[in-house]
Amino acid sequence: MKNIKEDEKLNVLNHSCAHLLAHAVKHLYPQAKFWVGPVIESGFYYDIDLGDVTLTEEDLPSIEKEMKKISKSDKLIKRIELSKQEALDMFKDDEYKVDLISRMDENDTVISAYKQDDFIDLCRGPHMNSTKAMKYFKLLKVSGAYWKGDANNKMLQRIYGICFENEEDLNECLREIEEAKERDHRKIGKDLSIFMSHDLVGKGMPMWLPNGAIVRKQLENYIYEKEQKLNYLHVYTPCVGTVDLYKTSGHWDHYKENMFPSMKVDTEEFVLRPMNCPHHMLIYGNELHSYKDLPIRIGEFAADFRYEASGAVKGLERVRCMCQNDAHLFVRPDQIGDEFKKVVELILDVYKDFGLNNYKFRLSLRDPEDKEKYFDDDEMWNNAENKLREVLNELGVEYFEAIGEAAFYGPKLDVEVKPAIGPEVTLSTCQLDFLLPRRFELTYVDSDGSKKTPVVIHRAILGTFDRFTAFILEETKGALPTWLSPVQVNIIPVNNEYHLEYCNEIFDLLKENNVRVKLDDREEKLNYKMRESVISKVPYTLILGDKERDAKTISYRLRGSNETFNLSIDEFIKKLSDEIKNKSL
Ligand code: TSB
Ligand code: ZN
Repeated sequence: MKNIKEDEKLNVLNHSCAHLLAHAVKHLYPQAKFWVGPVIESGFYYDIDLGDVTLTEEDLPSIEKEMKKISKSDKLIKRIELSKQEALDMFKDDEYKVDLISRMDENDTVISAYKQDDFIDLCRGPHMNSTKAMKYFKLLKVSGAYWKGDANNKMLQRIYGICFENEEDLNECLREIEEAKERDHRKIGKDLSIFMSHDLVGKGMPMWLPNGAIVRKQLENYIYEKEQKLNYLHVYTPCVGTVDLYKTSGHWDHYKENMFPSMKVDTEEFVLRPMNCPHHMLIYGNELHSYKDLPIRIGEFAADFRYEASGAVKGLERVRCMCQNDAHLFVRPDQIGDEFKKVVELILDVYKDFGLNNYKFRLSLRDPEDKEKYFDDDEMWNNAENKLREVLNELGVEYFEAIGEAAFYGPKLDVEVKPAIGPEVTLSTCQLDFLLPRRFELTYVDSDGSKKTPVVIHRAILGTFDRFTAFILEETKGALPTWLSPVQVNIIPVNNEYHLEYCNEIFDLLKENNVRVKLDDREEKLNYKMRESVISKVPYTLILGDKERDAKTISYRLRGSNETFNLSIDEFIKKLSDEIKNKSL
């Protein structure tokens, strides 16, 4: 998809289209007051105060119609430069514009407004010369947006749109938008009954439905097995900790704005934890360790709570209650390279198992100039950063470097992916940490008997089960591989009266073989049930009638195909079991 913001021509066109939108809204809703209307990557929006009126998508066509009318009338767009006082006078009835103007310094910026016919708007410009230039546009959606993004302020209405120079580009873009909507995990998640949300539970707190719970359990089992093979030690810890725990870790000072507020119980003050590191530090510290014991890898599927802005929460991708596929690796300084390599190899292995190719490695390094953000130990930083680069080069992994993006406690490697809708997010992460073990005074006894501080590697391979599920639903468009599918086989009798018994036999047999199977014995037409099943995301649809019953065989169709295959029962069970066991794609 084109990045409108970065294309100079489209940027101006879309900005002018935002004014055209405001102009039309002012005609239709004279009480409208306007906050800001910037260009974004995917077009433009305008934040508008409409008083008591709340717009819905149904209102957009009439606004578009009015925009078309103004566009056709070919009104000149004129720039006017103003002194601060003139600007304040001109917009005196609009508290939003007054707010903007009062914060401007006229010695620093030229205050300008753009006028088209009976509409004038404060704006830096530049703009197209006439309203006629905006011919190929579309309003896309409307949503609520707090003034200045602050939940304590009034909720404004944000109308999104996009504008192109010609019809083909517009249509191409609309097609891509439709495709992205179809691929959006929130839609798939609803269609396949993966998760739901409810106001009574809260924003950003999705609930996993039975189908989603199956997917999640499979993911948990999958990564648990991998980690067991790599000698991880899995633990369970509570999802709260005392404020003192987070003061010790430093989160209370550095991460508080991302945390839920604390709660008092008797004499203790608790917080819902945003991360699991402090608990794992205490588990490491529970025993004495020799240099020979390291690395020690403490893993947990751990629930965390983070305050994410209400406008940022999104399906399973960005939640306020999440479950990390977390582990903290306690290593000696000389083991950093090896252990980091194992983590990267695990990431590569997992992405290969899921057939994922659309991702990028980002190596986040410190900005050596920024002495405030990064703790000062040049040698440690340089060694660590070089080690990470070395490993990546050794593995032949492509990556890009992001200077100044490291955490204050050490460099990290993230995997960045692009969701169907919205900006990139981090999936896997692997972070080096020199500080936390010091804060918890963790040690091991070195070969010479002296006490040393271990280095910690924080890593999450699937990130969170929440975000990973969102991503995998989008990548597969809901057609999950058989091993992950909530329902693996759907059995349809050709005729309920004659074939149900045989269908039940096959159903029981598949159940015995640990296949997740459903039997569609509804009194519906065969063709209807077949069509429904084949377009659903169930990998195998069995159709069983006289022929199959008499010969003790099964006939099946694959997801999305109309071709029928016939196999003996044993052959089918073997094929299916192999496919599930091998996690075939
Ligand atoms: C890896 N302490 C480390 C841990 O040991 C940590 O918490 N790192 S993190 O902050 O980067 O989070 C780990 C992963 O959780 C991220 O890589 C991302 O994939 C996922 N994640 C972060 N925030 C959210 C969220 N709001 N919703 C869903 N997943 C999230
Ligand atoms: Zn951690």
